[in-house]
Amino acid sequence: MNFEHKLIEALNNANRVAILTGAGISAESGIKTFRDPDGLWAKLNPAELASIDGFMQNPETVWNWYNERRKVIQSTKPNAGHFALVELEKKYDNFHIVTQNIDRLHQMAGSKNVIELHGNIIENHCFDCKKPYLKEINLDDKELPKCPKCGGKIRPSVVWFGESLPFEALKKAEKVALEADVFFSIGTSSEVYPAAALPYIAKNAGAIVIEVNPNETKLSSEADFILRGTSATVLPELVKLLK
Ligand code: BJW
Ligand code: ZN
Repeated sequence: MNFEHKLIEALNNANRVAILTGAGISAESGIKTFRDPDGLWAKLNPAELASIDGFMQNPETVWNWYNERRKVIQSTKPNAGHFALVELEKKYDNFHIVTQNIDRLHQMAGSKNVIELHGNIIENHCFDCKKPYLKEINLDDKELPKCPKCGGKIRPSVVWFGESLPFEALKKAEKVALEADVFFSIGTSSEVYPAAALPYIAKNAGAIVIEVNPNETKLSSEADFILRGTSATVLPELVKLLK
């Protein structure tokens, strides 16, 4: 890919870099996205599987769906896109990844400053009393575990539609967006709020906004630079060109 000189210059001059990632960065690790034609929501209903109401109506169905996704995620590894961001982090004193992903692949790759906006699929807690549930999960056990403290239903520690994002994570994400010189939006459809507002917060505060995505998104018309390609191809090429 031919990168504009102005883009490389902006990255070489930047002090503060913020990255927002979505499901697209993990696609090349073998984890399905949500809203692509072959994504999870093409066949499944998010209201039934990723909402509080869905869990309250059919807790076992939701629990088993997450266990099937855990099996997939456990068998995957970070890809060249994740590793390029580890290299990018080394170039800046102030660098943060704000991820909507729940797969922990950024951390597995070696990224240090990772803010998780939608929780993670590794941990669990009680739906009722919110206490962490630390026992190991048998992914083939169809029965929903119960909380040893209150008997409540155990759920994955992800953020569902209609739930608030973790307060500290969101506050920090908004701060890094506000302070960024350069803000990347990578592999996200920019459909889900409040994450989708972060590039706008950055742009309104003067940041250069770069989109990395093979497809057009709701953000595309607002981005200063658009890198149309997959994250595992574009990011390593870009990082190689930087000082
Ligand atoms: C590639 C690629 C490759 C492919 N390389 N790229 C303001 C306005 C309107 C609505 C709202 C609003 N504020 C709040 C809302 C409601 C709601 C919302 O945003 N709804 C919209 C959908 C309309 N938001 C919420 O409910 C949030 N909570 C909240 O705001 O609380 C306060 C509140 C409460 C009650 C009322 C009002 C306010 C919570 C959102 C939680 C989202 N949860 C999920 C599930 C997580 C657990 C799980 O995994 O099961 O998070 S939904 C799902 O979407 C998941 C993702 O993190 C999230 C974003 O998806 P993402 O990552 O962008 O994936 P895709 O599939 O959409 O896109 C993939 C992209 O990758 C595409 O662009 C591809 O082209 C690209 N791609 N291959 C690079 N190789
Ligand atoms: Zn409990």
